[in-house]
Amino acid sequence: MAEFDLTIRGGTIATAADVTRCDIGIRDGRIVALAEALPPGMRDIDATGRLVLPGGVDGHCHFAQPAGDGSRMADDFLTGTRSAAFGGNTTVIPFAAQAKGQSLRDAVAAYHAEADGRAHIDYAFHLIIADPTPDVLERELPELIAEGYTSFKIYMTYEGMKLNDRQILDVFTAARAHGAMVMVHAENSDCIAWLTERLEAEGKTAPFFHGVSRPQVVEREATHRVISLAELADLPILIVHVSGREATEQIRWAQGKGLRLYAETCPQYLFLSADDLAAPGFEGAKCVCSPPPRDKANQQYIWDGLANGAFQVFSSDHAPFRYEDPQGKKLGGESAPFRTVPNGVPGVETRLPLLFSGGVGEGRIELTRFVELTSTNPARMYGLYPRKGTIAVGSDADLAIWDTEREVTITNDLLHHDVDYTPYEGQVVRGWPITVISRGTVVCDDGALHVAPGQGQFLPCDRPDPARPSSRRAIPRDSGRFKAEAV
Ligand code: DUC
Ligand code: ZN
Ligand code: ZN
Repeated sequence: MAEFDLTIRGGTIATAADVTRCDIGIRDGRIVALAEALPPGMRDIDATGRLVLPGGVDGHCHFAQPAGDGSRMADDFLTGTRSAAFGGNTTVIPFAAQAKGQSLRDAVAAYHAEADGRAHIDYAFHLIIADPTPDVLERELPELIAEGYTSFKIYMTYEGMKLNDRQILDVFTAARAHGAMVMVHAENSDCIAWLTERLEAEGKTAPFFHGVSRPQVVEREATHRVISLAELADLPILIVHVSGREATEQIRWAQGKGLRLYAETCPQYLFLSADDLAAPGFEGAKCVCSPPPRDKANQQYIWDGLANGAFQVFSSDHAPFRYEDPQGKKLGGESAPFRTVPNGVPGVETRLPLLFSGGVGEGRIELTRFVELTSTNPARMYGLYPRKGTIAVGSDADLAIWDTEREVTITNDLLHHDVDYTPYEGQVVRGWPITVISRGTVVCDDGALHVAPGQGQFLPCDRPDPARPSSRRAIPRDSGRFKAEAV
């Protein structure tokens, strides 16, 4: 009887810390041995000449998320996790979204019903809090956090989801009390509405003007404001999908002050630009997302932030709407005003190859940094580390074996999502994940899917260490004076 169910031999292994040559022994879905040479397992995979990475953890993607505006996401747990797996991921964290007036518990139950038995890889849930009533904050949220839903997203824009500053402070206070990580979508809603009305009055309604309705100042103001609210509440927060220089400068400023402030960026801010929103006809709608893609100089600024530590997490923000679909990008009809176009771009399958090729391949980031941004840090931020996000004895055997020389021209035909386009059509990348293993089971290998829906399991999350407050808070003491002090 072999000691291991599976041995991966001969590969070069990279974690967030090291790049080494070693074999991996796997038993009962977990890594049980790492050594220069291991005995054969029941099954062996020869990874000679390949790179073996921890499976990607996509900490921000949207599957089957109801919006209430008639739109419909093209990917559910079945197709979304399939696409994620082919893109080198072994964990995804989509969102159980609360509608206004809905109990959070009901939103979670409905999302479990959506996911049960359909996922190809493991998944956890973030919550979206759209209605922070006293019952939600004082009862439902603490209960859900204790059950493993330890991160949630709040919005500063979007009707039906946005919170005002007072509500944000209340949510932050609850998160602090119970040890959860808060992700923030930072854009100023009133500024967007004001600009949108003015643009529409001038007849400027093409997809290109979506970007004009959300200039960087809109993101910068909200970023600065929410950093200030987090400072007041003494809560580490994570600002998601940062698009360009101005918001990043606010993040650097906060980090320089010593605040525990984390930030995420996404492929669309490295590989798309306002030029893509200006594509002929209605085609720019394919790249409508919020915040919008900026220009080339901002792309460079985002690359710099990935290299020098301003960003801790690189996610897809996969938000899958079909282009030729009256419930997708054409929700408002052919050539409809940009305000009717559902926000988001697909990218769960292309996230890792794009960053690997443009980042590691082009010498912009180290391989260890790539692993940190795409797997280790998201696992840490959301309470899944070290079960996920690394290659270590005791961790789940979640691995992606990469052919670093494989040159791929990205086309939608190649991808496994259920969207009818990719915004990265024609982009050439070098390096592709060819074999993906989840808890010791080969999920996909050289283009073939080897597991049935249901292989993926729900992951309750721990309270994330990075969400721990600094205890350097500005609070009223004595006669209501505010001062920074330890509590
Ligand atoms: N913006 C979001 O906030 N979420 C989904 C996609 C998008 O563009
Ligand atoms: Zn968002
Ligand atoms: Zn999102």
